[in-house]
Amino acid sequence: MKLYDNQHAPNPRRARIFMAEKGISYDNIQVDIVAAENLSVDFLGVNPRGVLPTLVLDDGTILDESTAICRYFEEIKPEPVLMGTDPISKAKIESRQRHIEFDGLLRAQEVFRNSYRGFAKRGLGGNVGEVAAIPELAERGKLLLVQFYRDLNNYLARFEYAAGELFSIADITALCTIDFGSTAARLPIPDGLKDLKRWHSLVKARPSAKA
Ligand SMILES: N[C@@H](CCC(=O)N[C@@H](CS)C(=O)NCC(=O)O)C(=O)O
Repeated sequence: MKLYDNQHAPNPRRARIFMAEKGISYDNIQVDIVAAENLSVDFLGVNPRGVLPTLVLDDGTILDESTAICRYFEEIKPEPVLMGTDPISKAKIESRQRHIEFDGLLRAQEVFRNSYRGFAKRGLGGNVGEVAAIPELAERGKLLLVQFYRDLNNYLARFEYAAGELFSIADITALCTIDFGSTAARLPIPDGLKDLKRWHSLVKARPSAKA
């Protein structure tokens, strides 16, 4: 199978880390988003939405959306469990993962997209045509991202991991959010958020974090 990927982007990294945790191998095809390779005729022939990650299975099935890709691998290779074992743990992990995605990852992406010069006419990702960046959204995103860091820190003062006491897909999404927030959005974990820093060191030390 083939994973259309970009080494710097947070959503493809979510899929890569998940696959590394499961021990799944694949062919990696790098697509340069800044150079708009994801909007080329060739790539749009694979995924008309022009987004990464995109997974192509050996039978030709095409899947996008990082969570859907992870769901597929959780179903075909349940161990190690990353998306819960029973109705309650599955629902709780999904809930936490959605909080992290909407309150954190989308904010970090909003900061980057609306402040990076190369995306002045690509204010939204994917095959949506020319959309102007809005600098005010970057400023608003920064405030919301710091709020997200604080909320996650408060959660992690009570729990070992981002969705309770076990490592899960929620930790993968949170790690990709924070690393992208620190680099692309230039907002590292603020001083004083010691539980968030403790958790970050813990998950960053997993071999999968290098994927
Ligand atoms: N909800 C999607 C988001 C996919 C997405 O936005 N991917 C970004 C990279 S992180 C992308 O492909 N951007 C294309 C662009 O910026 O034109 C997912 O979870 O996979």
